Amino acid sequence: MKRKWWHDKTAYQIYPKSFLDTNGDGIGDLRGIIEKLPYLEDLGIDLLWLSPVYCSPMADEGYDISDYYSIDPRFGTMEDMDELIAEAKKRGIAVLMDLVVNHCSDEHEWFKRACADPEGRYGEYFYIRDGREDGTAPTNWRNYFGGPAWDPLPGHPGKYYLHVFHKKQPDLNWENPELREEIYRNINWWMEKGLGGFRIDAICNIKKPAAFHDYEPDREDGTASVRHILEEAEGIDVFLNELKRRCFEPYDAFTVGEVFNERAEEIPMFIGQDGFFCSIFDFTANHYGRSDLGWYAWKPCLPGNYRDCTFAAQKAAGTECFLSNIIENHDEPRGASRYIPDGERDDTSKKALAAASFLLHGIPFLYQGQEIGMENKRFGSYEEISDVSTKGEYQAAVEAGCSKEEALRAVSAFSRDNARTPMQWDGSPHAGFTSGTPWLMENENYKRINVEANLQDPESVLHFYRKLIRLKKDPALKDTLVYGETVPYLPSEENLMAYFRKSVPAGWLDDLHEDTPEILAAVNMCGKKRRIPLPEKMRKILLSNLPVQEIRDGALVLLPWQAVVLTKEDA
Ligand code: TEU
Ligand code: CA
Repeated sequence: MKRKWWHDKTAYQIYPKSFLDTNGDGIGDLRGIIEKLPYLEDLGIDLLWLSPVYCSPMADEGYDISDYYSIDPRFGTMEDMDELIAEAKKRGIAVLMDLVVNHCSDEHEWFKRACADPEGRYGEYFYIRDGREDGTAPTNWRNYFGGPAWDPLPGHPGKYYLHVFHKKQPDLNWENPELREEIYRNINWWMEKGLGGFRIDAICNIKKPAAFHDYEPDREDGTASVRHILEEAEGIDVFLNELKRRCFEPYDAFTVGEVFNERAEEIPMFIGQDGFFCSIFDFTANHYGRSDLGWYAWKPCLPGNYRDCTFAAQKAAGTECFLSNIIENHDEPRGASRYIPDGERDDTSKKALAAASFLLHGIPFLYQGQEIGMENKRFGSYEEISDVSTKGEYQAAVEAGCSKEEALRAVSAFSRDNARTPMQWDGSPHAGFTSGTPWLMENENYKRINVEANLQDPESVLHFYRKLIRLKKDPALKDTLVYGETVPYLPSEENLMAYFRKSVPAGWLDDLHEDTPEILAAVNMCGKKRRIPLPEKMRKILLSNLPVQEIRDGALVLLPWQAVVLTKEDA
């Protein structure tokens, strides 16, 4: 196995709009990120992914881009971006931007020209189709946010355009080589500015099925989720190999794909040694319990479900493929609220969840606020909802017969707004995020949960993440924690997530001349004390989320939500 520069990195995702506002307009900005680079460096971050900051009407919070060669004035200037890339590099931090090329904004020049002349050159940049005989949309597809996936082409009655997301996000036609050239030119323009690479948005949608037809309705309204196109589409490898060859390989870029439909057997094709990307996110636990009916019908993901999903993904990836491991991101509820049962959610259990995820094989991706244990917000009313997909899901719940209260409770648990409340820096008004009025109200728990309080408490969630990151950088342990196989331990024990990171044999890496130490992570994911037998010599404790640890008669005592990391005595 050949080492790659990104194999041993720890990544952090920033949602710029909610990170830090430095000019009092209530919107986070690039200067806020520059100001916090020392904080990120001290945490131990060396890969930094920014959600989109390009010019956008913000119909989908920047994932609807109207100019790919720009920075939206809300976030700052291109000079700010250049300074951020340079300042981050000085701190050993590579910056990733968000590559959103399945669709653009309906306010992009290309779409305006397509509306002016659907039969012309720019009409070929999109999926424009005639409606059915009766004038209705070409197919019964429902977009990912709810609502039709086809909308009438402005100015051309009888014609429709496809948008698998919001109607202000028309899908780009990747079958058109001219469009692909435009995209490659833009990517390389950004790589020339010194980016470390990209996170690649919703990329599995770029290949559509050869024929467009209705799917079996999965809702009363006769619509079917657009995700079915992913099951039929063939040949995405042609686009993704071309993208890699033209844009990523020449720069040895780090790329992580947002692929939410991968099948286990496809992982090597996506992220193997000759894969399309360096990594893809492991969404197995995030997608556990989902239903096409809508969020109101989703099942909770309990600790045991989290463990089983995660171990299945680790098994599928093996040691050749590097998954990007997340607990949460800007599209998901806060992990502390999702995976830790009510009544058991505290700093200890948050640190346990951190250990369970961070020590896996792959690239750990922390999401802003996860490092201090931020939690879901409480929605008092529908009016408090900002996110388009949450509003769509609320409607779906009401149409399915939920009361307004039931619908609000259902969407609150899964709303993307949970991850988009302002970063909680300190206990001052608006959590130190802004001197103005935040675009989305902060979580009312910010006086208790904030960076300043975490920095002052040596037993805080933040300090535990710092310890985990330093453990993974320890020269004596790093090759095991980067390259060692994940092997479950006692996987049938209820609410126990324990796994080995196996020794990497001498010679497996060209510069590795002796076997690396074996490591065991044992996480008690429940509120009950337990004892687990320890393998011989596995007695040296490297890290624990509690000040007390007990090994007695060859067994490890685990207190409620205790996480312990061990290696062998003679290591
Ligand atoms: O997310 C794609 C997306 O929404 C997936 O979560 C998908 O809807 C779901 O998993 C299918 O089951 C990306 C961005 O992360 C998101 O913020 C954007 O809204 C979206 O694409 C459109 O750009
Ligand atoms: Ca601002």
